[in-house]
Amino acid sequence: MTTLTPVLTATWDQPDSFTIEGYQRNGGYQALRKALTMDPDAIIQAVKDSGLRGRGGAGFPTGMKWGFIPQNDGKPHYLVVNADESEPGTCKDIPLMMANPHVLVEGVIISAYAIRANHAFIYIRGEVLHVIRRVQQAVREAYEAGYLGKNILGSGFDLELVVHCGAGAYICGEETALLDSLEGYRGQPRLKPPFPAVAGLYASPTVINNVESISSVPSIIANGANWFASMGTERSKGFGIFSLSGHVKRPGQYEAPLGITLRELLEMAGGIREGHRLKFWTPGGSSTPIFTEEHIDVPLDFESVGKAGSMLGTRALQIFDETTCVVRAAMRWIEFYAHESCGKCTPCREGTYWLKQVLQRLERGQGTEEDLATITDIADNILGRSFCALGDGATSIVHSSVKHFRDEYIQHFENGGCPFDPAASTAWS
Ligand code: L3W
Ligand code: SF4
Repeated sequence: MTTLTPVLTATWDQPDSFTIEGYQRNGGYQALRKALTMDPDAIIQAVKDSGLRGRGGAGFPTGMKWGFIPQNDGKPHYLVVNADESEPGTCKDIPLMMANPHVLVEGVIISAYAIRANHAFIYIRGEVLHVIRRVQQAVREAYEAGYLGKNILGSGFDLELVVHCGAGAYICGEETALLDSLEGYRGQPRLKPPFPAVAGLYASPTVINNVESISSVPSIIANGANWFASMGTERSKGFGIFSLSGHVKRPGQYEAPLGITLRELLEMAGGIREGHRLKFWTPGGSSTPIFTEEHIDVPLDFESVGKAGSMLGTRALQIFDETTCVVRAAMRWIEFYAHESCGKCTPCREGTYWLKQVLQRLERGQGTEEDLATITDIADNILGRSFCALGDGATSIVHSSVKHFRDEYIQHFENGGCPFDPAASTAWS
């Protein structure tokens, strides 16, 4: 039985965990002191050796990304933290920033020192004003303590850290749209390559990492790469925060080694609500193909989830029991994607609009057999033809729900509408 490995979440139940005093009492900023005595390249090597992979969805090796930043190029380097958490079901970065903002600030300082950046930004989604205030407070405290600004702890290293509020667009979580937004433009994805590591913010080399990735760095420096690499699986090292939501008795954040299974997480979370059974779930948020009960023992690491036909994504486990209509769930998610599509490319802009129309028609009981073929056809024409991952992500629920629950779609047009009572799925017994 795999057990929890609280590191980032270890102090969440302490009433002052978010203050600099609380953080320092628990050993906070010791990793920074150690890092400032190290050569920046040794820090990059430690992060490479730890096996840390990006925690924002794609799982790209963090140390390798840092290693792409050119040396002695005469250009400014930037570090940008992607704190635009908006993927449906994903609720890990926001609680982390609320309960432990200083682990992020300490991670930013160490990471910026490693990549030789003197300016860093934390880009937070605009709707979460309480989180923005919490992180701003932590940044102020860090400046006052001499951890930010000029000549940090007498090391000769300077860093300015700015907290930037987005305006609440899901697409700004896509790294290049985030950069456009940060530069003051409308947030729309840029063509890649060049990747941000070569030409990012203001066309300079830029590292963009998720909140949880950067927050994992202090513990790697403090405890060593081997400590981190000793957890998880062979190619998915370390721990991560799994967010459980939906029809589960104790929803919340569970920090555990990668490779834990849904069965084990459900045991910790008290199981599915009383008297009900698991119907389907997402392993990594709404952009990842859904799983069913047959996948309950799939190890939640990048490789195993991929092999089983989905993606680990952001480890947002949304749990649905047998009262949930899968067509309705697909419709609700597609409504989200159609609303959040930035409109830059035709397959996603038009495709998500038409998927929404057809799914709403099926759910209303006005659908036909042809609609089932139509949604698959539209999704086929979005997948692989869109400019960024948003379009591809939108097709996941369509393809996977038709694959696992074709009969339920057929019921919708044969029986004149949705056979489920929406109240049963939202009411708790
Ligand atoms: C330099 C190369 N850098 C890749 C960098 C690249 C980026 C990272 C990963 O999508 C996924 C998406 C969502 N030289 C490089 C290089 N890089 N090759 O590596 O890149 P990529 O393109 O694989 O992925 P991405 O565009 O970052 C992220 C999925 O996550 N997702 C969504 C999550 C949403 C949130 C949120 O709301 N906060 O995280 C959930 O599954 O669908 O597939 O940095 O520059 N040769
Ligand atoms: Fe915009 Fe969608 Fe195209 Fe991405 S796939 S660029 S979100 S229209």
